[in-house]
Amino acid sequence: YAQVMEEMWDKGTGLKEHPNVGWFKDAKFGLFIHWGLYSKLAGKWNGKNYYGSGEWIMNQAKIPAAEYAKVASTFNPVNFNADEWAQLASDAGIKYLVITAKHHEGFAMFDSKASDFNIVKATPYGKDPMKALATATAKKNIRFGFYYSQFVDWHEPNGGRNSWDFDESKKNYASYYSQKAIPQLKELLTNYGPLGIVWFDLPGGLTKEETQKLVDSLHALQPQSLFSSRVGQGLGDYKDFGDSEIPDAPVKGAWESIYTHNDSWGYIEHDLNFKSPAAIIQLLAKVASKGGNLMLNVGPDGNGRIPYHSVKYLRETGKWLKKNGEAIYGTTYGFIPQQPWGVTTAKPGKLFLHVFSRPGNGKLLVPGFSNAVKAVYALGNRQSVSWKKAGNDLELQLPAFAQDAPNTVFVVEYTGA
Ligand code: FUL
Repeated sequence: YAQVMEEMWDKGTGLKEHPNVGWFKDAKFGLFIHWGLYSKLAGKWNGKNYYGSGEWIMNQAKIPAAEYAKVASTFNPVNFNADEWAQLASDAGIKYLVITAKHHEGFAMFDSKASDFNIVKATPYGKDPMKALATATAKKNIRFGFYYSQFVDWHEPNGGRNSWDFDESKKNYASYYSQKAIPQLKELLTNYGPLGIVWFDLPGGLTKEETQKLVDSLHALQPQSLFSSRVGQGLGDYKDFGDSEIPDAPVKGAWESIYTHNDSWGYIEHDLNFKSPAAIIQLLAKVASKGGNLMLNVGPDGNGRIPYHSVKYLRETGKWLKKNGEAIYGTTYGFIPQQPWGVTTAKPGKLFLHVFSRPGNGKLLVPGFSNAVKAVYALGNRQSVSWKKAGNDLELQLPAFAQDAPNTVFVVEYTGA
């Protein structure tokens, strides 16, 4: 297996390696936050539920820009508490946090000179929550980043992809970029300290040369900051796959899978389909076993509260990570592919077996394991596990452990590459 897996791994993301991707590759677990005016609408417009809408409600309900803009005058997230959010992220074992500075709706959740359609100018709240969050995350050693919808902007007559309100054929994307997107991106890269990430999304309206120019002019402000591949045209410092997507094979280089905790990115009152802690823990291990990061999204409501189940389940995930983090953070892909019992991750000389379901008789097969074994033990209590080699396979006799444990980790220490 090891060789086949290595060949898959070697293909890489196809992106040019940024010198600062090291922290990102080791981080493994990020928190994504979708928060905007749509959070206040909570999936409803004029008394009607729009299932699966969330941050797309303006588009789904075809709300005219002028009418949508009025939502701002009711947006007053008095329960928002940056320190609480940062504390939650820290308790959950999160290493980086990316929040929507401006989503497709066009509303800036930060103080912006480039557009008055922002949280400081246009809402009764009147403060900049992003400033507070940048400070709070820094205190907890969590890298901070902004999501920014660089092309799609439904508020602007020249922004991308609002055809229910504005005539697409008359749009001047260049003027939208020069008057809003670029100045706002520069504000974000100037006013909030060092950013770990700028998370671009849904590219459009720029040639490859223009995209390169944009990237260069922004990197000039913060060369260490990583830009997501959704900046488009094959550029970007790390790869994002599609929404809720894990690559089939291990992929070398810096990349991320994004999932949301329930079924929507932005808050929807009636979406209670939250992934259990067990599901999150297994998803995290699965993504790590392919060599990537999981960035899990939560959608705070219009008052600035992260949903109860997200808080509770993230904390549970954090408890598991406190004990088992060694098998996640700083690992690379596991060179034994997915097995009926679970997945693997690796560090030099160590293979971590993430056991999602214990084989009935406790006999666990690690097929195609040709290295010389030094020791096998449970990660939790370091208790050694009996093992034998059967040809190229390794066979463990697992101790009894709780059947419903979401992921019990065993370590195989070995010699040889
Ligand atoms: C997509 C966006 O259109 C969704 O609204 C969401 O932000 C997701 C993470 O990326 O491209």
